[in-house]
Amino acid sequence: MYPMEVVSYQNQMIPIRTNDPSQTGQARRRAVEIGKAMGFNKARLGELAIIVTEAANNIAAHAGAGEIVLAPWVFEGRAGMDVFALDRGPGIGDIDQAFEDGYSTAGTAGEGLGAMARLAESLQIYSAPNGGTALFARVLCEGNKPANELNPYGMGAISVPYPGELVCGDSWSMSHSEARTIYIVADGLGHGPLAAEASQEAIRIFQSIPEQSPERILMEIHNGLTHTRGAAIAVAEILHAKNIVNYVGVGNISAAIYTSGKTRNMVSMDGTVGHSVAKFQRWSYPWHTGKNGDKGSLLMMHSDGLTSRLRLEQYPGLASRHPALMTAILYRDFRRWNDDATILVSQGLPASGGEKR
Ligand SMILES: [Mn+2]
Repeated sequence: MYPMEVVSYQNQMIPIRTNDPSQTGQARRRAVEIGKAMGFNKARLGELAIIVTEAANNIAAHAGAGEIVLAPWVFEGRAGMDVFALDRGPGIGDIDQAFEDGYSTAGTAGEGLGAMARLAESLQIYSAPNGGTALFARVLCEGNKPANELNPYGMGAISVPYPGELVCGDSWSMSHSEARTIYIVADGLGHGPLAAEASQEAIRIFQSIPEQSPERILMEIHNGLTHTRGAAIAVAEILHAKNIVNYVGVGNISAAIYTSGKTRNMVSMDGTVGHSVAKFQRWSYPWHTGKNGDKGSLLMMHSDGLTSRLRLEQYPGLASRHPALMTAILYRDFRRWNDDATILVSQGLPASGGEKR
């Protein structure tokens, strides 16, 4: 079991607008700052800076407004940063063409989408006419791997604070072994530092006992959060050989399994972990492990900073793309803006990568 250390780096959301060029610089500086703290070397930091700058410039030039989200992660000894550029502008008409032309506004030859794709381990774009554009670029700390050695971090997660807050009251984590992968999403009551304290304590307890059952983990967290505000928490465990997901949820975390075009919501109980929980009820759901290019089932979990109406089905072709791209689009389109917002989408691990379109 390798606990996820992603909570040690805060996700960053930087709004981008055409009329404020300083925001692109801000996005680039934040990315470099976080990358430096994570151990990116100088060359890698330079490449990260190019990707973030290009992505931000593309938003400003083609959509007028949007946002850059920086989501650093550490998984099984690897580290990376997922860069998302999200807008609701007119969309890109011909994506293949855009890659060839060097869809760029930096004015420098060779620094368009094609160059970004070469620098990133994965780079994917989803664009719909009048539905906006979402770009996902994954930059690995140690540099790109050969195509036959794909990065196994086959998921995406975004966790950003309530606008104006410096810390996020939501937290998430995961742990992975050959037999199973287990995920937790925690939403500390309210927002701000006291919410963050509750959710981060939940993650700390999870990371100390990731091999336990979901019920046991939630019970331990319940006992450990009594001195905090409390939290809504859900734990989902994918058992790979058995093809099932065991799920225990308390409070307003939404979770669903998407298989072959259909979304199945999982059931959470009422209550507040740390304060009042009637019962830790476990529910089991079928899971389909993907193979040979078939993505199989997808797990989606999110806090109530996103509306529970979110549906993958409304985006043609999106379910076959990288889970991080799905995460980004659902975050962009279903965020409520009145709370911390956290969403993760995973295809169960290990997973694909290296796709560049
Ligand atoms: Mn919330």
